[in-house]
Amino acid sequence: MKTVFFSTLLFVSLSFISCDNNYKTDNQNGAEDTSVYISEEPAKTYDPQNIDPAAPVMELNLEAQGNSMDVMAFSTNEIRVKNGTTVKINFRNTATDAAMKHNFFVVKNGTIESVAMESNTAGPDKDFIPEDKSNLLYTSKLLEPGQSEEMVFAAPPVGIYQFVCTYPGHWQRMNGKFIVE
Ligand SMILES: [Cu+2]
Repeated sequence: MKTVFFSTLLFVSLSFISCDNNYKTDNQNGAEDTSVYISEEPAKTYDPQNIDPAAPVMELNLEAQGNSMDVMAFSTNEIRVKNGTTVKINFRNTATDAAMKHNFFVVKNGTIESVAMESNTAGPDKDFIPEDKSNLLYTSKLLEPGQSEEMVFAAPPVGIYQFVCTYPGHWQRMNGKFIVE
């Protein structure tokens, strides 16, 4: 670093001596360029599929229950997992009524309504997964009545999130807190 600074000084001095303005300008640009080499660390992003095989596994059961929209519910309204674990949720849709389809999304806190609206827009062809994924941490497939899915994903960073079923008309009754501690 010192050497660079010195040679820069020398160059500028020489330029002054020769009274060559172009030379001086070129050298100043060169000196400024050295700052470009200080690069920023890339932002660390959460990837639910980035599972550490050595991480402890937290296994739990979750049911979607009820045979009509006024009684449908998740079997819990709060899920707590430990930081650095692999989360394994045995998700079961216990309904028998054909209209009772459910999914399980983990989303940023305070976004269940907007995600549900975007899910409606995405529709069944996209498995109700919104185009804008910025609020999504994990998305399951849509479970028909009687179906189940083993959902395995890396625990998100420590924080408070929400889980929600985004099948049209379900988000208000079917949501809860997802806490990583
Ligand atoms: Cu649902």
